[in-house]
Amino acid sequence: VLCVCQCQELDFPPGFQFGVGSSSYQVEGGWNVSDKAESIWDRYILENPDGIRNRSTGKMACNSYRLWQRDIDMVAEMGLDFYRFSISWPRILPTGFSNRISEDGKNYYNNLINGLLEKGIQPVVTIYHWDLPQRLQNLGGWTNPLIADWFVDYARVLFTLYGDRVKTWHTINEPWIICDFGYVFLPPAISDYAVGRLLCNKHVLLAHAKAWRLYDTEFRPKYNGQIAIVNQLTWIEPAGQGDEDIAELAFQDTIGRYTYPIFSKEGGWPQRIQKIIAKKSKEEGYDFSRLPDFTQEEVELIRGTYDFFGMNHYTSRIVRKRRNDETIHTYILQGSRELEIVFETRPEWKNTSSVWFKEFPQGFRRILQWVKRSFGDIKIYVTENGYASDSSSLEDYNRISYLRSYLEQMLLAIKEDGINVLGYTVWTLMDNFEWIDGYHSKFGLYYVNFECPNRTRTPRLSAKYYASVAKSHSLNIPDQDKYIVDKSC
Ligand code: PNW
Repeated sequence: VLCVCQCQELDFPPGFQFGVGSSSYQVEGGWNVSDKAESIWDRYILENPDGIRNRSTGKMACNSYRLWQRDIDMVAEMGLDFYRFSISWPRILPTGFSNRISEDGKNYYNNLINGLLEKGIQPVVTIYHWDLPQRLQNLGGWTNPLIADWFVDYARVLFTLYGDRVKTWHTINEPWIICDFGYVFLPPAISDYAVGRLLCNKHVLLAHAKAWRLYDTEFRPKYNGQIAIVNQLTWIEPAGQGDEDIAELAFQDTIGRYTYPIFSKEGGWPQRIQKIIAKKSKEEGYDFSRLPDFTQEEVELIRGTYDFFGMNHYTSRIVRKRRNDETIHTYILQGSRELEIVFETRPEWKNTSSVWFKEFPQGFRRILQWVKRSFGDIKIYVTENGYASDSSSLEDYNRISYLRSYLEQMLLAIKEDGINVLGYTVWTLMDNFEWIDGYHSKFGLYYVNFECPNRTRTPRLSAKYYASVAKSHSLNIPDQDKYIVDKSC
């Protein structure tokens, strides 16, 4: 671990960018204003109020639908380079399709984008962060192959409306969560682990690839922006000797099914996973592999559709084989039922307020190394990293310590391992609707008072710390004593 010092080793490379992130459903509220249509999250919460901790909802959330100016001010207060937010598909396209664009929806994001640019902040826009129009879900959602074209139509609307000002696009946030959990217990919460999950896997890749190609051919020549998918990567290491091989297999199953088709030289599914699922499908009596094949044309369509590697990183796991008669829980990061492997954590890794989330900063450097090992020397943007707490306190030393130690590991990856990380994004700007965890887990640099109708936002100490890092362009910040409780280093 790097220690506090007066040296340049703690400086970020010139041009390195700092930002902060959020997503539409988690902050906007305004769930039924104007002509906005229902998303799968709106519907799920209506029908399964007990599915969300404390029966919370995102109906009002942070009310960013009204308070977007304050949000812009907060990003500006921290002096950051960019703000990553997502666009709500059913807000822009109330029918789900591109036959009708909502005036109010269009204006909302125009205001946000223009307001950011006025303050010198780049808008970084995620096209899809989990709030699918319910109507499209009724038509099969991500299991219907037509969704790739519906997604492209939606993306075209966004590129046309905002492409002159938005220069960085993220197509889809964390497809692994969308499919591997959307077809188990997260909305749309359709229980079809065997087949639905893997159909979804194929179609998110096709949707991403077609949108990337649309941008590449029709919009890049005019606007010269960059576009990529964003994946969630958990570092996974062998639990003990003899588990090395299943650790790599675990990567191929969790990360590989969403990255190899795009980033590997040969394209297509990770071969070992493809073989395993094909074999199991046969044994189970299927006439086809539950992991749907790609045609050669589809392999080529998807392969190489990236301008950078978008990485969300929070936590780590160790992996071992399932013991006889041990059941694998389907909750996030408990294991893989398909591969019969179990994920665990080490007792010394600190808890956070999210059950799936333990702190292990070294895992961040190691997963960055894994990306370089697997896909070569590509540009990486860290599109999410942040800390969950059940405390509302403004003196969030735990969050600062998390950010500081993770930033150190990223810096080591950049400086010692020569990994090309170009930007870093804290999740998240302010406390918000943390999906099925409701408002229990708080990830915000800003505290939000959810008791108060105007959702007052107040900077935590971590917001000031992060602002200082961004301003100094270094972890060696002038005012560090303010942020560290344990000064023994
Ligand atoms: C991300 N994991 O989800 C999402 O992109 C955000 O919307 C969310 O608020 C944030 O992280 C915090 O949860 C994740 O299992 C879900 O490691 C699961 C994992 C990581 C991120």
